[in-house]
This record gives sequence, C-alpha cells and structure tokens, in this order.
Amino acid sequence: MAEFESIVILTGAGISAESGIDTFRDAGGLWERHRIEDVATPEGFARDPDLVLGFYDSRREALAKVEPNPAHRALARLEREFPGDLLLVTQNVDDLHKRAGSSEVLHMHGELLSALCTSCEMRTPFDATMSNRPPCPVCQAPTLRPDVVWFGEMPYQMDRIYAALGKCDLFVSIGTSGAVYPAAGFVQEARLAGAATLELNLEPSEGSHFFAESRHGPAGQLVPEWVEEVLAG
Ligand code: BV8
Repeated sequence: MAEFESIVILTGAGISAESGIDTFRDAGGLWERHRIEDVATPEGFARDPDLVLGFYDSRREALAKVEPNPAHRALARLEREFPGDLLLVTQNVDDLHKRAGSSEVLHMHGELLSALCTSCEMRTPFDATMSNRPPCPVCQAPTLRPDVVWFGEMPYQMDRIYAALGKCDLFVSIGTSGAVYPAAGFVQEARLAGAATLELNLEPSEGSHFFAESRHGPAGQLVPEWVEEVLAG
C-alpha cells in the first residue's frame, strides 16, 4: 500500500456480522423477517408504530449481548496510529465501533442508542425501550422515535461526508452490499476525486466493479490485515 494522507472508510452490516448482529440481506437477515416498508420507513411507522418501536427495541436489547470483533478493533487502532486524516462513516446503527475504541464515528443512518422526539425534534441518548412510550427527556411528550434514518429520509452529515470524499486519497468500503444510496455512491465520488478505492467484503457487492481493488473474505480477518499494511506504509 502506498503512503496515504487522507482515508475515508464506509462500513456496513457485514463488519458487525462476526459479532453476531444480523445483516440485512444475507440469508436469515433482518429483511427476510420484516418487510422494509413496514419497519424502516416513515409510512410504516405511521401505519403501525408498535411494530416499528418493537423492531428497534429488540435490536437495541440485542446490542447488550454482543461484543466488537477484530475488525472493529483494527479500525480503532488505525484511528490511534494513522498519522493522516481519517473519517470513519458507518451505515450501522449499532455502537460496536465506539465500544471497540473508535472515538470519531459518523453514523450516517443514526443510532439505536439515540432517540429523536417528534415533538421537539431533540436527539438524546437512549438505551431503554420505546414501546411503552417513555417521555422525551427534554419536552416530556411521549413522542420518541428511533433516531434512525429510514428509507426516504435524509442521511446525517452528508455535506461533511462529501467534503471528505472530495479530498481523500483512499476510500475503503467494508461489509456493505452497495444496495442503498447515497452510501452506495460514495465510491464514485472518491474515484472522481482521484482516490484509490478498496472493497473488503465477504463476497463481491453490487458495487464491486466500481472499486480499483476488491478483497473477499470475513472482515475479522481482512480488516486487521489491511490496517497492518497501511500502518506499515
Ligand atoms: C435517501 C438504518 C432521500 C435503518 C438504513 C425509490 C424510492 C424511494 C427511495 C429510493 C428509491 N430508489 C433509491 C432510493 C433511495 C433509497 C435507496 O437506496 N433504496 C434502495 C433500497 C434502492 N435510499 C434512501 O431512502 C436513503 N435516503 O435517499 O434520501 C433524499 C436524498 C437526497 C435528498 C433528499 C432526500 C436512506 C437510506 C437509509 C435507510 N436506512 N438503515 C436500520 O438500520 O434499521 S438502510 C440499511 O441497509 C443499512 O443502513 C445500509 O445502508 C443498507 C445496506 O445494508 P448493508 O449495511 O450493506 O448490509 P447488507 O445486509 O445489505 O449487506 C451486508 C454485506 O456484508 C453483504 O455484502 C455481505 O456479503 C457482507 N458480509 C456479511 N458477512 C460479512 C460480510 N462482509 C465481511 N465480513 C463478514 N463476516
């Protein structure tokens, strides 16, 4: 690996698979048991809030039973030891990057451990259940929803992400199927900026052909190896 000065990393559900968190599109994944339209859209939430709040309550509770894996820990090591600029963007709503030691994590699709109040629009840390309609810690209204970006909603901090993509010299995509936009388009932004592009995924994703290099295998093995390479510069 040549010396890099500015790296943007995008992670998806595949980086948390070896920690025991279901991905969306693999066999037995989340979307096999729930229709996206029913649990991950504003319309689904309006139609059946109890179904949606229960879906996220169960995923939030599952977090307490899983641990970060070597891939999360390798990215935390990269943050500590890489001398250049590093932006870690995740599509995941789990907290495993943070628990592995990454201090700067951009959750573009929100977080299970955050609540958004539909009355006062404040976002607050949250690690309980929403099905029993707890009061918003700020305005007391019983109108909390998961602070998660649903389909048709605008992901968080897109300006910051595009600015970083425009000036990076390496973009790495880890554990994502490349099925959902705008995240799936980041590789093209990076290429336009002249960056090198690398995909680390269990198998070729829908966007593999956009990457200059693709490595296939479990993130728990590929990511520590790649971090070692980058730090050896
Ligand atoms: C937006 C949070 C509008 C929730 C998620 C038509 C109609 C309406 C909308 C659209 C449309 N066409 C396109 C769109 C836009 C839409 C979209 O892309 N739809 C798709 C389905 C076509 N996107 C949106 O709506 C986004 N918003 O567009 O805003 C807008 C835009 C501009 C201006 C104004 C408004 C919002 C999308 C966000 C949805 N929220 N998550 C939650 O978590 O519950 S999506 C969810 O799925 C993830 O966050 C992620 O983004 C996405 C993909 O999941 P992955 O992480 O990739 O996981 P997946 O299971 O798919 O793949 C796992 C991969 O890991 C696999 O490749 C597998 O091989 C690999 N793997 C498995 N094990 C391992 C491994 N790799 C390594 N090691 C292993 N061990």
